[in-house]
Amino acid sequence: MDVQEFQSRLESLEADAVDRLAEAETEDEIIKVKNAFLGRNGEVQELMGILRELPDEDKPVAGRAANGCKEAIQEAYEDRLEALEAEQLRRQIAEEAVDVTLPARRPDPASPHPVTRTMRELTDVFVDMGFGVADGPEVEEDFYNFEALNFPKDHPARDMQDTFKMVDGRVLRTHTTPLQVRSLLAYEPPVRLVAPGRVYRCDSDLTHSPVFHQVDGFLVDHDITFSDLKGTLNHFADEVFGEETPVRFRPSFFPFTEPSAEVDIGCIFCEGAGCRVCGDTGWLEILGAGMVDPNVFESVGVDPEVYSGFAFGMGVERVAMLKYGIDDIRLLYDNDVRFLRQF
Ligand code: 2NL
Repeated sequence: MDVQEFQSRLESLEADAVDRLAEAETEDEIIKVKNAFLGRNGEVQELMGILRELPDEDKPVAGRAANGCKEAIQEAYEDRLEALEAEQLRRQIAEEAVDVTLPARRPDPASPHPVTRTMRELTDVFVDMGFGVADGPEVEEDFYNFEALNFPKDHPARDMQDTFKMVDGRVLRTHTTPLQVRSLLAYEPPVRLVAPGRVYRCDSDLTHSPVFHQVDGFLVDHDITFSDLKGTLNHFADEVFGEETPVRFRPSFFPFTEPSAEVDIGCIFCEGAGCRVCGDTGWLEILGAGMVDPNVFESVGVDPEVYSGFAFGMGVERVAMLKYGIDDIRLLYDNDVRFLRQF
């Protein structure tokens, strides 16, 4: 074989390799074709044996031609692999194509529970008037829950029927008023605080849950009068139930206030005309209030001759039920998302 024939053999080998690479459909096939030409026993390798038998003066030309052939096949091999990969990717994208006409998935964001929301709203009205916010234990000493709040030893509220008692004599707090007692012991008046939180009573029916929530508040300073209480609660009613909500005070009794009052707002459903919700009275009871009893001041070491104060307390669930028109308290505790999603 002379150098011309050698070169033309290389050319036809190269053309052959390029054709067969183009026909190969899979990665395995492509690799097999490459090995058939460039592998240890491949066709190009076989020609290299012939190169050695060529005359010495032809060897450089033949060698360059052989290297050119190898590189060309190697390049064709790499191009083919790349083309195959691109093709596979294109096919995969086509298969997994997004149907842009499908409706989007809506985000399902969480939102505060209506009781939490109402409790924050009630608290904020007082915070905006300059009240601080107090927080404390749910398992409470008898002293803070009852004794300091002027509950007589045989008061029915202390009874097992109302109060969850711990074996150690402590109780699950039946109101958040103990925080006001703790605050009066911790701070010298003037003090104005609200205490929002969870409370417990051994009671369960359509309008009572054994676990419920209260916002309790008080203000103590020199010369605080019942007028201050009325002004504060009038503003509160306007903020929570709308401008110029009518408010009325009826005499009542709490062990820790004297005088005491039940506070009603004009019925938000019938605007005073009388309906089923207000029991045809035109009024809705929303909180209890009064002037802090001198006995409470005595039990926390505040001189009732020097200071006076007003206080109030309300049930959060009751306000939430009125605001949102909920007629069964248990809906607030079922955690049914169809109910909760409405808020
Ligand atoms: C109600 C009535 C009330 C208070 C809570 C209070 C706080 C101190 C002293 C005296 Cl430090 N009282 N809080 C006063 C009157 C009524 O709650 O019906 N709550 C749901």
